[in-house]
Amino acid sequence: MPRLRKAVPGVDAKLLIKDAARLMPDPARRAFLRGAASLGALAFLTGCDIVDSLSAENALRKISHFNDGVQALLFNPNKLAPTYPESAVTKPFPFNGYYPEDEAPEVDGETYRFEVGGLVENKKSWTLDELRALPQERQITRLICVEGWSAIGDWTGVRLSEFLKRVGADTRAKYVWFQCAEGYSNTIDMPTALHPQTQMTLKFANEVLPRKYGFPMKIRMPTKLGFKNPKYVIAMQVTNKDLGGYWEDRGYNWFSGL
Ligand SMILES: Nc1nc2c(c(=O)[nH]1)N[C@H]1C(S)=C(S)[C@@H](COP(=O)(O)O)O[C@H]1N2
Ligand SMILES: [Mo]
Repeated sequence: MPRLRKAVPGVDAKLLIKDAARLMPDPARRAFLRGAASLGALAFLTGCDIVDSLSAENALRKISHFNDGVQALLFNPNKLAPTYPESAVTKPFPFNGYYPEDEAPEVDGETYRFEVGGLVENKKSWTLDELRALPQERQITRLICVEGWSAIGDWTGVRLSEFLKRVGADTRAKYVWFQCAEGYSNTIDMPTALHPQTQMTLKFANEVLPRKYGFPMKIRMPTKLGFKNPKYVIAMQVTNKDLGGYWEDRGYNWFSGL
């Protein structure tokens, strides 16, 4: 997606940046003003291409919904996203998809096979029980959707970096691509795939991951916006080719880091 380089009709860039900074919580505001305070950076943060006053408004609206300084991560990819106590979990945790909840895919856990391909030594496919037998970790983190809501969730599963090690993935490759049961897909960069909080999630609130949140497996990454967190994941490829994704192909900001 082309980033903004020149003046935008109807948008006073300086004012817009000032407004955006005012809406940001610290430490993100300080980091933003210190370094990348530009329309390009604002577009990058919000996933909005700023092409007119309407999209500028939209970018401001999104910034105003960013909470807790998680987006400061953008300025330091090695940083951990904030974690929360169990009491902070949002109830009910929202469902989101490009279709209503009752149309969410119903994957059969018995016949489920997670297909692993691309630049890996071991291209075997994994049953749900095999994934459950791997070391599990729990994280209570915030999911932020570009549509302007965020919620704190409680996810348990396998660290993706641990899984990549087990399947002998070439971690010098650029990307990891995920395919979902209903046709959704996603590409993430390798540093995000290897981030310690990027998880192959099998449980929500200590229960088997419900259908609405992506049964049998979703990829959870608190350092990326919600749409970069694929649910109903059935296949993965380690690749040097950017294979895109559902929203990425429709113009969303590719990186969408927080
Ligand atoms: N397979 C699949 N994964 C998906 C989506 C989807 O429509 N299909 N929507 C994405 C978006 S935009 C968001 S905000 C989160 C929502 O996750 P939740 O339903 O657990 O809140 O899932 C992401 N992953
Ligand atoms: Mo989203």
